[in-house]
Amino acid sequence: MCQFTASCSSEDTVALITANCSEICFIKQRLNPVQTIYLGDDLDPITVICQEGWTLIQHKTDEGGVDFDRNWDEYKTGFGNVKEDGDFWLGNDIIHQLTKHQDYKIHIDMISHDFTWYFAEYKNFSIGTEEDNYKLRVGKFHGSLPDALNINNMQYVSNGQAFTTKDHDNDGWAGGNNANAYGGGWWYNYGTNAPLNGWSMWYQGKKDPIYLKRVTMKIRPMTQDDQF
Ligand SMILES: [Ca+2]
Repeated sequence: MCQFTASCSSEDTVALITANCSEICFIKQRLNPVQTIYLGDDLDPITVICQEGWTLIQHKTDEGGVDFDRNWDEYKTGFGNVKEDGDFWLGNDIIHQLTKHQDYKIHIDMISHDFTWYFAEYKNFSIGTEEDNYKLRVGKFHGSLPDALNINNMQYVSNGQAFTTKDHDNDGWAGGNNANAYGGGWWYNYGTNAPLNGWSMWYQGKKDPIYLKRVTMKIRPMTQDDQF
């Protein structure tokens, strides 16, 4: 393996189990971001998009032509075009499998309609099993915008919430389903401050929300440097 290095060794090509993009050498990823990972002997190989060691779990753009207003089973198994610059959701079962054995970091890149780039990062990202309704956990935040998954309004906190789709209402709003209100599937509470699979916005507390043209969500195992 050549984790976090720029060179490929011969060993890299014979690795039997590649559990995420950080284990595929970076030159290979640059030549072809579309890679195959193997999460276990009894699981099918998975096609993923790799970016410098990060595994993309979501890519959503204005012009991608992929409908994110999907049901539970589609969010469970994933949908869209898993190819370079394709719009997709990797799938909740896969995201759970990826994040269940190791501590992961999530990085979200966002480009607004006026072409400004923003980012948000959380340590200790994981989602639960389907029985647990893919409950979201995120740790310490770092970013160029306020932390929309944790702060602003307790009723809008996504951290610790179950996943909701239009046919599985697990949100914190007794009067309706936020998957119908905001679109897409998400860790909806009474509302949300970041409907990234729906309206594509990131709220900033008392300031106006940022309206997003492109969103990319990617994850990688935490390193020793991330522990601090
Ligand atoms: Ca509800």
